[in-house]
Amino acid sequence: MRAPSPHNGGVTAAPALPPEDHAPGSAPPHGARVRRIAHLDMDAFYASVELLRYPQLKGLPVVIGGGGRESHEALLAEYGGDRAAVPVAAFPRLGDYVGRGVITTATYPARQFGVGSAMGMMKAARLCPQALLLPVDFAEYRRFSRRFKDIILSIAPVMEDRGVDEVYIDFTDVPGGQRQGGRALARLIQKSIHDDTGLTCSVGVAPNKLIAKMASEFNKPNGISIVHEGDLQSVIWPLACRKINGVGPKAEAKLLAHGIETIGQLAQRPRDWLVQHFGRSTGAWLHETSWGRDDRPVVTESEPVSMSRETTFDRDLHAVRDRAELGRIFTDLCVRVAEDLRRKGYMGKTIGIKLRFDDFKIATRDQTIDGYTQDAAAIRRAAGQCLKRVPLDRRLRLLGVRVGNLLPEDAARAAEAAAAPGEAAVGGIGTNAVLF
Ligand code: DCP
Ligand code: MG
Repeated sequence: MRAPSPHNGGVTAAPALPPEDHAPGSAPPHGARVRRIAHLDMDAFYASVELLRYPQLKGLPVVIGGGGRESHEALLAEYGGDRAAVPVAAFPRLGDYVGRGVITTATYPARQFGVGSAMGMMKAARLCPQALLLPVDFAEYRRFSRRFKDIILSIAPVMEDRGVDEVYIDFTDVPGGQRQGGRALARLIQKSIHDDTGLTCSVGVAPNKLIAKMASEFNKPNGISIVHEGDLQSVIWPLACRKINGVGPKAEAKLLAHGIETIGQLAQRPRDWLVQHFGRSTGAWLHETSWGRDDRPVVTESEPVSMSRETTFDRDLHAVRDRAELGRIFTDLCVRVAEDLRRKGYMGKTIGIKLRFDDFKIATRDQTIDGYTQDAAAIRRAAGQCLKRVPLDRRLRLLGVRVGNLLPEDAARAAEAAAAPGEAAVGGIGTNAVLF
């Protein structure tokens, strides 16, 4: 569960705009300018980008994932690199796939069979063996990600990048951003993205980020949902707490154990009760959230310099006695940082670790490797070497892994190619035995 971040995104009164077309009862009074925040999320993003260059697969169940890059290249070569010329029957089917890996996403026709993001390939193959399988091509998704975000920026300049396929947009002061609660502007953005790229997206417009994020899912795909402050009880309260961005499976289980299933039920618990059971920060956040309150601003970000993941253990762990458990946690942190890098399209060169001991002292170590990486195993190797440089005679409370010296993926690959033509992009640091 995530605690709220500090906020200061107040809205000042503004000159009256022409009358709006609001749903009765739920909309603000005519002429009042109110805070309107949009969340935009692309529909079946990786799959939709693939269908642009494989139009023959439109309307079919298709999943993106697995490691079939090389055989896919071979298939393309058979058709002279003309992707649109590859007959449907020539694509590999999920049912024939053998191996590990997870699905990144599936087209909506495949989702009808219960197949979806993060599902293991073998399970997906049982559910929908006839689905066609394409390998991931991050560079292509990054290109389209940049393109749709540039279109949004040309229309509405206050945009917060939330990853490869989603953004928040502050509609409050943008022309059309107040009309029909934001529907007019949302439609314009949807149409502009579609005209330029052929891709569809879904948009939720609401008084804040919290509700906008939920609303963008209401009418997927290619939908728009408008939520006003007065809709809290009828639209938000019936939803499961899990729909709150920041309530994960663990928090959901804890809430359920207290008999709290919906956001409305959460709102009925006194703030003090929530603080008592979930801690000061999280309890207060749950309370505010259940009442639809969130004034985090839309932040126009600069490039990140590092990405990190850390975890505080349930109990202090010892480097020798709890070696196996620590090893698992360590690997998991590396996998998660690698996923963050991949999703956000960055590679890094400096790998670091952070430890907090049972006496609360902190130790950090880092190491710069030969090449840029976003690979979990390479991060794990370098982080393991950093760990060897720390005396581990005290118990540990916290472990963190950080990748710094970041470059956007394309720039990092270009830098690698320039430095060592013909060599692999990922820096080698050997495969020495590591602690844990
Ligand atoms: N993704 C991934 N692994 C996941 C979830 C998502 O690799 N566990 C990738 C593939 C998705 C992209 O991120 O295409 C965007 O994630 P979304 O959750 O927005 O999923 P989609 O855009 O595919 O579908 P939807 O139409 O539900 O937004
Ligand atoms: Mg999406």
